[in-house]
Amino acid sequence: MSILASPPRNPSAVLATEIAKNKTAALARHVRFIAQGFTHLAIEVATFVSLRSHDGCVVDAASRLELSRPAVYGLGMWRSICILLVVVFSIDTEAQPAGANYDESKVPEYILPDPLIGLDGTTIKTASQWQKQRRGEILKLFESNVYGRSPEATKIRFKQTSGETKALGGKATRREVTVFLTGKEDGPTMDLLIFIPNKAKRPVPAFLGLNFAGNHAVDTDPWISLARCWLPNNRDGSVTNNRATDAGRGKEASRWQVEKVIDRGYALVTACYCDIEPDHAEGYKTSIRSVLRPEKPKGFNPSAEPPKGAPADAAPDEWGAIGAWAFGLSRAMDYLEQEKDIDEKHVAVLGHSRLGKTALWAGAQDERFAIVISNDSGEGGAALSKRRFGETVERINTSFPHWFCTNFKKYNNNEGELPLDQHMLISLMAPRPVYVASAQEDLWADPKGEFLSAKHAEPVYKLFGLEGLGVSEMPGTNQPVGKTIGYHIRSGKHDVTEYDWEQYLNLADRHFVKK
Ligand code: GTR
Repeated sequence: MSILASPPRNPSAVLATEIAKNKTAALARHVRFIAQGFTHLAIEVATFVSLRSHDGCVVDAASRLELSRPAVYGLGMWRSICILLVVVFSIDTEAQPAGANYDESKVPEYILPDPLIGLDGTTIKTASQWQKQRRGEILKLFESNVYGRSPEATKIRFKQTSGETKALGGKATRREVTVFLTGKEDGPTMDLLIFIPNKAKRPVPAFLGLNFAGNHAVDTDPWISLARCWLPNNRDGSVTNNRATDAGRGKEASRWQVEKVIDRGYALVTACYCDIEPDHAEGYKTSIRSVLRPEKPKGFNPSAEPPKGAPADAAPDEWGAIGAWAFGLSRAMDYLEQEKDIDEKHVAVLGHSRLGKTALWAGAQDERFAIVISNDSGEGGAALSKRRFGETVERINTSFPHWFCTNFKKYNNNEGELPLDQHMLISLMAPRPVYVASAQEDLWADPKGEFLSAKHAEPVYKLFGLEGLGVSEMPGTNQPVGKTIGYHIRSGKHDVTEYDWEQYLNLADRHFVKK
C-alpha cells in the first residue's frame, strides 16, 4: 500500500466502544451543565435570604418572608447543600480542556504519508535503503516543519558537585554533576541527579529523562540540591519568585519511582528541563538558545514580523524549546559516555507529556539512545496530528509558541498539508525498541492517535525483520502489547505512574542484557 488511508470508521469493536463512550461522556456533560444551572439558581435564592441574616436583619428577613428561626437555619443549611452540589457537579471527571474535538465520528478523513516511499518516489524495500536514504529524509522533514534544526553538538565539560554511596537507605549511590552545556564554565549549565544501584554489577543500564519541577522534586532525599533554575511559581509554595523552595522536595516522587528503578538494577539520571530552557514564551532569551544558534540558511533574511517564542532574527526552521530540551538530553548522554558506572550502550530515554515529545525528538536525532519511551506525549509527540482529536496544531502553537519552529505554525488548522505525521517520528527509532503509553482519561493527548502512530511505524520495523507492535487493534485498558514497539493505555489520568514504570522496566529487561 503506497498511501496509508485513515483507519476504517466503524468495523472495529474498539472504535465502536470508543464512540459509545464519547457519547455517554457528552451526555454526562449536558446533564452536569443543566444541574449546575439549577443549583446556581437555588444558591441565588438561598443566598438572598441567608445573607440578610448575616447583616443583622434575621428577624426582619424572616418575618418579612414569614419564616420561623428554624426555617432561616434551614435556608442556611440548604445554601450549604447547594454549594456542595455545585462543587460535586463541577468536578469534571474527564478534566479535558474544552473546545476540542473528543468525538471519534468527527475525526476528518485524512491520508498519512507512507514512511516507505522516498521523496523521489522510490519504494524503500530494505533496511539499508531505509538507513541510507529514507531515514535522513524523514528526519529533515521534522527539522524543517516541526521541531526546527538544532545546532551542532557542543563539547561539554562537567564537574561532580556531590556524592553519597549510601543513599536510599544504602541501596544506591547518589551523585550530582553539573554539565557545562557549551563547554564553558560561564555558559549555560544543566544539573544532573544520578542514582546508581549498589547491588547491581556495574556498569549498569540506565533510564534518562528530564523532570518538570527540579531534581529535588524527584525524591524526598533531603540532600538533593534544590533546582537553581527559573521555575513557574506554584501556589503550593514549592516555587516562589520563580525559585524552588524546600516545600517542593519529593513532589514528583510518584512520577519517578526511584526505589523501584534501583531495585530492578537500573540507574536513574535526570535533570530539570528549565535548566536548559525556562518553559515560557520568552524563555529563549535566557536559555541555551540565546547562546547557540543553528547556522542560518544561505541568503536568509529575517521576516518583517518577528516570530513568537524565538529570537527576532530566527529562521523559520530554527530550533524551538523542544529542540533545546532534546539537545540537553544528548549532552546528558555525552556525560553518560564518560560515567564509568553506567553502561552507555544501554540507556533508555523517557519523558512525560511535553517531555515525552522531547524524548521522542531526542531519540529520533540521537541514535545512541537504545530505547525511547513516550509517556502521554500527545500532540507534537506520539499522537497523529491529522486526526485533529483533542489538542490540535493550532492549539499547541497558540498556547506554547516557543515549543516548535516557526514553520510548524503554517499547519495551524491546516494539518492536511503536513508532509509527515507522527508515525514517521516513531519510525525514526527503528530498529531500536520504542514504547508509546497513553492514559484512558487523557483524551487531550488522543490515545487512539498515539496507538495509530505506533501501529503505522510498524512497516519500518518489518524492514529489520522485527515484529513491531504485533497487534492490529488497540488493546483494552491496562493490557500492554507489542514487541519492539510497545504500547499500553492505562486507566486513569495524564500522569506517569508506577504502572507505567513497570512496563518500561519490563521492556528494558527484555531488550537490555544486563551484565
Ligand atoms: C499541555 C499541553 C500538552 C502537554 C501537557 C504537558 O498543556 O497542551 O501538549 O504537553 O501540557 O506537558 O503536561
